[in-house]
Amino acid sequence: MSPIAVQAQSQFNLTQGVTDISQRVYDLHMTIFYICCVIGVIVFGAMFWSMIRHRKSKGRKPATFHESVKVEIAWTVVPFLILIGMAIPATSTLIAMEDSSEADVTILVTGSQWKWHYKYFENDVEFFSLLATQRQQIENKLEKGENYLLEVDRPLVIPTDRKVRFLITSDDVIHSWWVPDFAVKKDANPGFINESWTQVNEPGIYRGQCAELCGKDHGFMPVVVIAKEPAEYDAWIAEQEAAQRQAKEEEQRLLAMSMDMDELMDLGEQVYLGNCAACHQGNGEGVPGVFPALKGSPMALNDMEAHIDIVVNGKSGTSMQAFGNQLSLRELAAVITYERNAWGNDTGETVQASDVNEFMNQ
Ligand SMILES: [Cu+2]
Repeated sequence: MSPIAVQAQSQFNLTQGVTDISQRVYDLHMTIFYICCVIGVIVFGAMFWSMIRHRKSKGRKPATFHESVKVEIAWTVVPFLILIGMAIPATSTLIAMEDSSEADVTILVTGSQWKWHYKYFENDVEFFSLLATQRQQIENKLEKGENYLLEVDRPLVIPTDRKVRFLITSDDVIHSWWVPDFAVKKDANPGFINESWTQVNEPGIYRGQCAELCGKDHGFMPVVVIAKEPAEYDAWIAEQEAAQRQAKEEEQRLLAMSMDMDELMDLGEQVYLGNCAACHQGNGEGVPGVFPALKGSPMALNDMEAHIDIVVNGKSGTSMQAFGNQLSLRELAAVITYERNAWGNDTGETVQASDVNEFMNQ
C-alpha cells in the first residue's frame, strides 16, 4: 500500500491492525459498511425515484390501497435475513475475540490514576508504565514530539507469534486498556478481572491509550507495547528477572548506607515530578480544594511520621495512592526528603531508606 493510502486509511477508517483478529474486525466492519451502503442506495433511490416520478405537477393521483400482505411479509422477511446475514460473521468474530484459552503468556494489567502496571504471571517480573512526555511539551514550552502523549518510560513487552492473554483490572476507578492495532479494548474495573488476548504477527511498537474517562489525567496514561521475536522476548524476560532480583538485593544492601542531602534532593525531584506533580503540582502548591499544597504544609514541616505514612500507605477515600509498593525505599526516602526541603520547606531534615524501611516494618 502506498504511504498516502496508509495515511488516508488511518485518518478516515478503522485500522487493519497487526493481528488476525484485528484483520477480521476490519473485514467485518467493511462488510457491514458495504451492506449499509447498498441498503442506503436502494432505499433512498426508491424514495427519490417515487417522489420525482409520482410528483403532483405531473398530475399523478395518490394510490388508495390498504393492507398488502405481500408487501408486509416482504419488509419483515428481507430485513430479518439481512440481520441474520450480518450476525453470523459478527458472532463468530466476537467469539474468537473472547477465546483467551490456551495462552502462552499471561499478563495482569492494572490501571490506576494515572498509570498502568504490568505483571507477568509466568515470570517474576512486574513494573509500572508511566507517561514519558516531558512536562515542558505539555505546557507548550517545548515543541511537541512525534509521539506526544503516546510514550512511556517502560513499555510492555510481549512476544510475537505467541498467544498473550491479558487479565485487566483496576486499583481505583474504571479505566480501559486499548491498543487499536491489536483490536483490544477492555474496561479495567476495580474488583473485577476482564480478559482479552492477542497474537501479534509483526514485531514492532504499538501505541494505545486509556479509553475510559478516568479523571483529570485521563489523557496522560498511554499504553506502549513492544512486540519482539520469541527468542528476543525470552532473552528480555530473563534479563528483567535478573535485574529485578538484583534490585531487591541492592535495596537491602543500600539500607545500611545513608545518602547525603544533594543526592536525596536530586533523586527526590525526579520521583516527585514523575509521581506527585500531576496532583500536587511542580511548585508544591497543589490545587486549592482538590489536591492539598505540600509547600508550607504542617505535615511536611513537622510531622515526619505522618508524612512517611501517607506516602507509603496513601489515604483511603482520596486520590492519594499508596506508593509503598510502587517506589523503592530509596525513592520513597528521597521524595519525602524533597518534599520537606523544596519550595522553601527548609526543614533541613533528611529521610533515609532505612527510616522508611523501619516505618514499614514496625
Ligand atoms: Cu484511565
